[in-house]
Amino acid sequence: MAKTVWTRRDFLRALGATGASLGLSGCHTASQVSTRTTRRPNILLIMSDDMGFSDLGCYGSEIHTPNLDSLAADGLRFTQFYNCARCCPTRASLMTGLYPHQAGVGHMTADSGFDSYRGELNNRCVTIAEVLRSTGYRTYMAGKWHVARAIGKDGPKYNWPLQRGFERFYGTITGAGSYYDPTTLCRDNTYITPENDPEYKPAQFYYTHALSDHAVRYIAEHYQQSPDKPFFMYLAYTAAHWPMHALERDIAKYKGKYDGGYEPIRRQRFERMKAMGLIHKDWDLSPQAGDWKGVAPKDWEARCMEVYAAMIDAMDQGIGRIVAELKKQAAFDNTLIFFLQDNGGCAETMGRGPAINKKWLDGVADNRPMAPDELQPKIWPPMKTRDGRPVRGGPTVMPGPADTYIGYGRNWANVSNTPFREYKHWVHEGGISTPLICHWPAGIKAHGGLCHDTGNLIDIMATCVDVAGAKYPTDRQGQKVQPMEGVSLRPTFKGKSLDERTIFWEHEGNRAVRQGHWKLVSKHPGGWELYDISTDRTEMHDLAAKHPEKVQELQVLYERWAGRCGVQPWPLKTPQQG
Ligand SMILES: [Ca+2]
Repeated sequence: MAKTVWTRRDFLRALGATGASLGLSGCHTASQVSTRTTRRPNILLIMSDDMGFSDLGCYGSEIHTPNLDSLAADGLRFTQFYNCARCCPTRASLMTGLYPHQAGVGHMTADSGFDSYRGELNNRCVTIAEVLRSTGYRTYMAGKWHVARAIGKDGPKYNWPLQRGFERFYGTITGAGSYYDPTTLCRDNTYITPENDPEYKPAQFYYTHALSDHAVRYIAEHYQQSPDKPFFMYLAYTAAHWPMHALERDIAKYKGKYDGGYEPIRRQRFERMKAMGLIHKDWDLSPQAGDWKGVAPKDWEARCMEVYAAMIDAMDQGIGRIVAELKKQAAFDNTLIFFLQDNGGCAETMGRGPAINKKWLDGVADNRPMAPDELQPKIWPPMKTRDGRPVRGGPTVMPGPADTYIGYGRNWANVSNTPFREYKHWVHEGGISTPLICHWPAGIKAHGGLCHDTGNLIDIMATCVDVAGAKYPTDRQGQKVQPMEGVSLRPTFKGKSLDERTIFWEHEGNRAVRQGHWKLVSKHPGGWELYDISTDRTEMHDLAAKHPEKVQELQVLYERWAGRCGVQPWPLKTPQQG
């Protein structure tokens, strides 16, 4: 950490802060601690769910995201930043700065019998919140957790946010659900419902807005309670994961926008991304998914994308309110804001089958309204709304309201992932590429600049440790903690490049290695493909047969990494099965 330089202004500010409860120990004086902490930035880490590389305006989209675009215009955008292709592994990696398997979340939240697949964060990792809290940050979280195996109302909560470093939490413990009645909705350590929560009474409950409202609240309360301390906030939206749920007023903005189908929107994004310098002008556009001419009913399919756009729009509106609160607290300039996405656009078929409704409607035992205290037991249908209506899907039901449950499908996901191949789950570029917007007026020189260095979720922990001047611990609760895998992104904030390194992926047997401009990738159960990312990031020209020595070299690195991190062959067998 840089040596603290005292100014008269710092000194006076320090004097003003000594009345706060600083919890001092050791040899620091109150004014020393205060001065140090006032210079450290707040860190606001925002992540969205199931969105593609081209879904933000500042990454080529037609979707209206003026607040994120504004952060990008005054900050730095990465063009080659990567996630882990799926909700749980991404969240485990993001929170711990480790590869997901090292953190115990090699797959999802089931215990598969291997230490690297216990389905929850283990004791050999620490979260960013734990690290920053130990160095004087206040810590808040709103949103989706999804790295705990134990989710029972009265069960163990050792891996819930409050037990993993956060002082306040409002959100959901599991991974998906209705935006009007999210299952596992939770305040701190207690499950609640939208109807029985005395602390939050909006005119209409909508989860995305509820998360934004809580982020604003936590910032406001932070400056009432701890104005002398920096904060770390993790805001994990579920937008735009299925179901396609949005408020009618937001959907109306996109009415008719997608009536021309997939191809023109995808082409428009592709051209815009090239013009913005996000992708190289010589890369091919990956194959088109779906033929709009054959789609029926078209109005239903277009409505799916209208709602999807509205979900992202609603998230951006909330980010605007959060930025306004930071400005109101005079905290905007010294807050490092990250925005990224947990995996690529989602091709899953949730709620899209024509014959699902009989099964879903027959699965609802009664149509009685739910009592205010009754927790929503279901993540997906068969389920009912709080007022007792069965939730429906399929192409006869227009998505958006609370009694619908529909995904936007593979062909729109292909648009989201423009210009890349594949989707959430896979480790081709469409599954793992994410925007990363970094905004920090006091610490980032670039205004609207692009960083083409390769980065990965593991780097967020390293960056937080760096900018906070924190010490990464060697043990947690008596267990030795694994060292960080990532590197600080801070040099890029000053226009410098990161040193070259090798990054690895494994999810459900899909594997990849990225080293320099080379990427070795495999779609389970297929063989290795090799791409030169500098000339072909859309992965259209497999060079494996042309460069077998490079395949061999990268495969050796992959196998060494997989062994080190506890990656098991897919499909998983329990240890007893051998
Ligand atoms: Ca996700």
